[in-house]
Amino acid sequence: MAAKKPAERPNASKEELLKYYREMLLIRRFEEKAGQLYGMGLIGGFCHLYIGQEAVVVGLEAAAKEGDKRVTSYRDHGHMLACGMDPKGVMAELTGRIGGYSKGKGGSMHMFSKEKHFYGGHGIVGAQVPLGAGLAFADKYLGNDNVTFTYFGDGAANQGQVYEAYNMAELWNLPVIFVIENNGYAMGTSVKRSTKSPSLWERGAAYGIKGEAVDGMDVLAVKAAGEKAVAACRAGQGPYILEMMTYRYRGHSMSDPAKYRTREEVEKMRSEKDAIEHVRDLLLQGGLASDDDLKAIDKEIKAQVNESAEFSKESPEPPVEELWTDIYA
Ligand SMILES: Cc1ncc(C[n+]2csc(CCOP(=O)(O)OP(=O)(O)O)c2C)c(N)n1
Ligand SMILES: [Mg+2]
Repeated sequence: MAAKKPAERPNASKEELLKYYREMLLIRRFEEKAGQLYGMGLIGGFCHLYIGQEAVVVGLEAAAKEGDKRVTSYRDHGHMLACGMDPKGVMAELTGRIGGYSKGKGGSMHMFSKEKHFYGGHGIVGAQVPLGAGLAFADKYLGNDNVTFTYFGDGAANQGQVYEAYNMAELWNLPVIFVIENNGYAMGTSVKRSTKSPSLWERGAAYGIKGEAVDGMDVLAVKAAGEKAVAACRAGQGPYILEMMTYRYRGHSMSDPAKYRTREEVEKMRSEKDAIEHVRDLLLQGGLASDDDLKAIDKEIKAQVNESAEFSKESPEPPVEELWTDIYA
């Protein structure tokens, strides 16, 4: 393994660090299991894994409160787990079973939870961005202090509808946080090949929207930036852009051989920047947890994920009558 960056002094409590460790590990183990089930033919259709990007959703959820909303793209399993949706319901949706969040009719990219204020799960690149502005509009109209986290990728950041949403969001001072998950690639196209200006968050300036770039591999940095953005939104200071500099370790989707980048590039990120290893180092080097403590957490998470996989195999397929439910016309 290449040299890791030295562990900084933790500016978070032991409880907090353990919480982030646990939450990020749940996403990683869940995604690894989803990858396995896909390989076994138990998951059909598309499946985009979030491995590598865990610190983004875990850090931002740490800055959220009850009532806040979230909406994202197809790379959505991490967002669901981070906002507290049940791993069993998510996994069963992946395998197309009745116990899934969309009764097995939505699959990986189309899950929702009213209880957890999770508004999807969207397959069309960039389409969730105006929806996020609309969700924030509803909260402003109702006069509450909720904010909406609207996640999208670096590729989506080149979509026209993003800028129409920016304009309206700033015009109406909407409590929306636009989170650009810049993982460096849109399918096989690197940001360097698709985008002339290196910094995506700065485009907000043209609309009067504040923003910043954040180390998206550092959960504490993400949380701190999230708290700042949330405070601005709750105070009625309109939208905010957070560009999370992150990385996905796996291919774009399960069918991507990832020939557009080198093995060395991926390995370098894994060994030098991994978000879970970072928190692990903070805990161990700060004397806040022992190796055994962390192993016990890993064991617990694996059991939880295995339970979700068992549930996703045992839950029946939706009956034919379900063809006629949950449709508008
Ligand atoms: C409107 C539209 N165009 C093209 C696609 C095909 N497509 C799916 S994902 C993707 C790349 C998006 O990359 P990015 O926004 O960086 O998100 P990431 O996959 O890296 O999370 C493309 C082009 C699509 N789903 N929708
Ligand atoms: Mg991307």
